[in-house]
Amino acid sequence: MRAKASVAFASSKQKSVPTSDADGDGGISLQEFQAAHERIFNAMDGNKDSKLTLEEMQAFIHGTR
Ligand SMILES: [Ca+2]
Ligand SMILES: [Ca+2]
Repeated sequence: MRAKASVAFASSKQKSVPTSDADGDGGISLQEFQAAHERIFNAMDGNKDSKLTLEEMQAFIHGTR
């Protein structure tokens, strides 16, 4: 039997980890940290009312929206 060529899992579906290091200096400053959290917050805030409801958080976690 032949060894199968290793199949790399296509990572197209994989979401990139939100990188907080905006200026790429290898560290996370408070500003970058806050900005990252703001991005996540905004991504979760489905109806953009600047409030997260349990439904919105659950929808985000389950990838429905
Ligand atoms: Ca940085
Ligand atoms: Ca909301």
